[in-house]
Formats: sequence, structure tokens, C-alpha cells
Amino acid sequence: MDYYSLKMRASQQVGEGENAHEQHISGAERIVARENVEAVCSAMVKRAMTHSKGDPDFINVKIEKVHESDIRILKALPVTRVDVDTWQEGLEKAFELITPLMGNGSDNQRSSQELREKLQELLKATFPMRGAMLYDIATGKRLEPDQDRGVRATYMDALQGNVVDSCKNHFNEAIVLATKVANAPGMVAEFCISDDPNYITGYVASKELGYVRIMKMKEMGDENGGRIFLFDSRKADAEECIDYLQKKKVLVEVVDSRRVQGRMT
Ligand code: WAQ
Ligand code: MG
Repeated sequence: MDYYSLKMRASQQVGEGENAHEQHISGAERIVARENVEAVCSAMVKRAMTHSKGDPDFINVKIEKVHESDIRILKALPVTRVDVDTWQEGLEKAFELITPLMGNGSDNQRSSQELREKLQELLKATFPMRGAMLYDIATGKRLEPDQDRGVRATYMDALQGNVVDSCKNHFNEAIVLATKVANAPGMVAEFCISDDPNYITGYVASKELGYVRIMKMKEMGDENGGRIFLFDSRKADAEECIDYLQKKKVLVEVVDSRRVQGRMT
């Protein structure tokens, strides 16, 4: 069977004259069977036109054929959940889970308090980005070819995900992305907070941790969010990792097939 990759991105012109630039509003990626291409495409457009981040001035939809033999099937990361009373507590919990994984690089000598501050600083830097930061724990350097944009994981969907739905399900989409990312060469862990102002649940993920949902990670109404991919350049080549994230086709086998669909931001 042949599949098709669909990618959508929408943006809005902001500022005037020399300050004018495109601001990202929404993006989505799916891999679907031929018979679902049209329906998924129109659901994507609807998604872009009704996004809480604003009305788009520009929508780009790209549709490409994908050969089944080029698709890698991955099992979804196991999911656990952490309940917290406040977003501050949630953020603390996330740092607690992540910092031990960072501690064997050039950051070796740093205390966990310093690593926490480093993560906080990195997180802030991700806020304006459309993709994720790729941070090398071995050298403390950022590895994104374009630091304003970041690295985007693309060409992924849930295996049983040919459901047409223009409404975003954050969890279903995130588990697909996190599973692809966790399987990247040299990947240590991922840290994620949504940039959707009314979605406050975030997660940390890795092959070892699985997918850990943290129910509150930011204040309701906060438009800031971002992703950090923690990578170890002693384990793999950065180019190989970026190539995997941006080009390899992945379908993720998730347990509850009816609730799961691709990826929309
Ligand atoms: N690749 C890399 N980075 C991305 C991608 C991508 N495909 N899509 C989004 N990002 C970055 C980008 O900087 C966004 O601002 C940021 O991540 C957040 O993206 O279990 O909805 O799509 O309930 O807003 C977590 C679900 C939802 C937790 C996360 O992120 C749960 C979410 P969003
Ligand atoms: Mg978003």
C-alpha cells in the first residue's frame, strides 16, 4: 500500500516595514493512506484557519507520496503520569527527571542546581522557535543549523491514525513525536511544554524514562512553550540525528487505536 505524507504550516504577518516578519501559527504532519488524503488535507486547513494563535495570512500544504518500504514502525513509548498541585512543582519534577541524564557530559562538574538553571535558560531560548532546540550534552553547544527555527521532527504519524479530525489532541500527537524523537541516533531525552496558551500539560521523554506526562508545567494563559532535544555527540553524529528527525518516515504503534491521530501544532 502507498501512503502519503501531508504537511501544513500556517503563519501570520506581524509588524510593519522593516520589522515585518512571519509569525508561526500552526503546523501539522500526517502520513495517511491514499483514500484519506483529501479529508485529512481539508481538516488541516480548517485547523489552521481556526487556531487560537490567530488568523493565518499564509498556509502551505505539501503532499508527497511515501513508499511503504521506506517506513519504519516503532512501538509507542510507555506512558506514565505525574500529578502536581502547581506548575512550579511540575517544572521542578521535569528538571528532576532530566538533569541526571545530562550529568555525564561537559556539564559533569556541575551541580544539579546548575543543570536546572541551564535547562531553564535553554527553555526560555526555545520560546520564539518553530522547531526544537538540539542541545549537545557532551559539549554544551546548540546544534540546530538554524537557531531561530530549530529542528523539526517530521514524517511521522500513528500507525492506526487515519482518523480525520480537525481538532487537536495534544497527547495523541505528542506521543507520536516523542516516540520518533526518542529513537533518534544519540538522543538522550526530550523536554516539552506546549506553546498553546490553554494547554498546560507537558512531558519529558526518553527510551529509558518512557513518556512522562506532567499535568501542569506552565501557567494557564501563557503563550510560551518549547522543546529541547538533549543529544549526546559521543553517541552519534549530529547530522545523522537531524537527518533521521527531518527525513525518516515513522509510523508509531499506539495501543488505543481509535483515539490516536497524527501531529498538529
Ligand atoms: N518538531 C520539533 N519541535 C516542534 C515540533 C516538531 N514537529 N512541533 C512543535 N515543536 C516545538 C515548537 O517550538 C513549539 O512551540 C513547541 O514544540 C510546542 O509545540 O501528554 O502541544 O505542538 O498531554 O504546542 C504535550 C502533550 C503537547 C502532553 C505539546 O506542543 C500530554 C504540544 P506544541
Ligand atoms: Mg502549539
